[in-house]
Amino acid sequence: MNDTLPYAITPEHVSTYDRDGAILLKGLFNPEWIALLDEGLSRSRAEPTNRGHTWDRDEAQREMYYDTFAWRGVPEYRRFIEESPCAELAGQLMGADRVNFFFEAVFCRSPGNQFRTPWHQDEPYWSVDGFQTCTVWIPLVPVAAPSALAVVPGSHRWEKRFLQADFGQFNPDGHDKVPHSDFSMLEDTVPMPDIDGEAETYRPTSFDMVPGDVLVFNGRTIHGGSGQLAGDRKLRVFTAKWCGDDVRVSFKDWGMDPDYSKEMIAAGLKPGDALGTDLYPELWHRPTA
Ligand SMILES: O=C(O)CCC(=O)C(=O)O
Repeated sequence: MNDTLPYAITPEHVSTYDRDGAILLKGLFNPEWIALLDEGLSRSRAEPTNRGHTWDRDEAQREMYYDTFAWRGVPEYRRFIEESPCAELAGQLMGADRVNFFFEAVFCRSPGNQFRTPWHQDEPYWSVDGFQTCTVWIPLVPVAAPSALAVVPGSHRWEKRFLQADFGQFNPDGHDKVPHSDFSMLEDTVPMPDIDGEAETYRPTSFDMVPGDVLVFNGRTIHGGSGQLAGDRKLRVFTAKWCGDDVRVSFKDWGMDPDYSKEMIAAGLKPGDALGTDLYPELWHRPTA
């Protein structure tokens, strides 16, 4: 039996998400769901997938670790994805009629890690195209606003192709089998604006968050900047990525990260197809009136 949302997603929530390309929702997941994800993350870290790798490690061995697409082998993740109200949350905010799960990714920083995620959009890296893509960013520990993920409100509608980072360049161990994105091969890209230098213009926004709170953002919303942890603070974040009605498979010439093209082709999905199959299950649809 699927769990229900603890409170209704209102038209005001939907219009805030639509206007800003992001929204903070407090107390969305109960402590049981957070404990389950935390257990899953511990299991997953002990048995990483072949995509698991370190994004950053400093001289004091403080690191940021990443893994993705582990959900089918981690029962706690699978239960959260299939039974928590996360799919409904994504569907309601995106205004979608149906929602497919795309993938999960975890971002774990050890105490004091200073690595800041570069400003970027997600959809250009993904093996899909569409406006209705989103991430639900779920911290499993308390995080203060300067260390939490920040979003640039309204950037999901800028309709520009930005030069973005190759996340593979940060990998200190070289361990990561995923090919990386080279946005420089696109002719019509423009440099990513100086979000930090012109903060008054771009208004990067982050929040104090406690376990249970979520930040939901559109796959085209520029985000980044989390990290810079105090010496005694770690950060463990589970993210769930969802796709709505207009999303179609699309293999990008400039590379994908994570690159799911092989898995998609093996599952019979080709460019132009809607998501589906056991890899990307439809987990919510709008109830008929
Ligand atoms: O938590 C972070 O530092 C990065 C998160 C992110 O970029 C994402 O979920 O797309």
